[in-house]
Amino acid sequence: APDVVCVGETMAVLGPYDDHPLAGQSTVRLAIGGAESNVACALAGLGHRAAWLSRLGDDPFGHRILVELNTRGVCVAGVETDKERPTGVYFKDPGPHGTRTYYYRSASAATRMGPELTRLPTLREARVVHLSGITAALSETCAQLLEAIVARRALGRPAEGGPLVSFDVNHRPTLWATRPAEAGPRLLALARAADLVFVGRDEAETLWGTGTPADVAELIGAGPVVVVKDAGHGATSYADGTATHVPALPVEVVEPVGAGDAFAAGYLAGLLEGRAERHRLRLGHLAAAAALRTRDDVPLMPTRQETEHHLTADDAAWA
Ligand code: KDG
Repeated sequence: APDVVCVGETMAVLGPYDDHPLAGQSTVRLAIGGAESNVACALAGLGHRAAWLSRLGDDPFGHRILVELNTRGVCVAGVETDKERPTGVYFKDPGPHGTRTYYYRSASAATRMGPELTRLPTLREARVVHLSGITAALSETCAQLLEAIVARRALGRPAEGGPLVSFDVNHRPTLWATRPAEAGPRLLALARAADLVFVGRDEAETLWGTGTPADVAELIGAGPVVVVKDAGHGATSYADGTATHVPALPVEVVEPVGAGDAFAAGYLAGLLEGRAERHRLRLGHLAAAAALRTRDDVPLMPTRQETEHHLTADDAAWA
């Protein structure tokens, strides 16, 4: 059985080869991207068994996604194909103020995911189920699926042998554009019900008006472990009343898309390996650095030799 099951939508990504705006391009690159499958790929790259659960259209984009995830070592056995609805697509448009994304996903196959997915044995058998707030915005049935998982409907809690539920807030304002006031309360309720939460400090400020990372952890409450990412500064986790801060690595940023997902995967890899909190955070930063250095949403991960080297160097610095 996989250690981690990631549930969410993956799309075909079309974007320029360089950093010039899309409107002036005559050729574009085809790739795949989806927050939760990005996490699954990074986990597989870090040596863990990861599966991705979703729905795809019966089209070339869906085919590409299945083949690519499979090649990267992610189990896709539970993925359903929809004969009527297409695979979602998004475009990346680089510009002087960063890369903007344009979604074409409103009636995609993945929007038809619903709470019936909780019946799949693979979810019950996983050590971790990883979700993100993107799914909450896709459709009412997708929101119900997240609610069913965090409420552990048909799944036990970790103490009863059920999976740990990991939730990345992943606020995507364009997906909430028709009902912006709903995003804050819905994403907060999901975060509070999870066991482990990843959230950006900026994102929390936009959603909930919080300030410092400690304010964010306090708002979410003592239920889950809360990992607050503060961009270039670092990440702080709050677990059982203890705060652990690990500064970010200095990186030459090519494009930030996918860095949050890689961070979550690094942290989860450390958790699966039973490592100390600061090593989990360090692994998060190492994986995120790999994503920051490439235009791909799904970067190649550092080898175990590299990660061990960094963790040992850190220990020496801490001693
Ligand atoms: O975190 C990166 C993702 O946002 C990207 O790969 C696409 O899943 C995606 C989304 O919905 O924005």
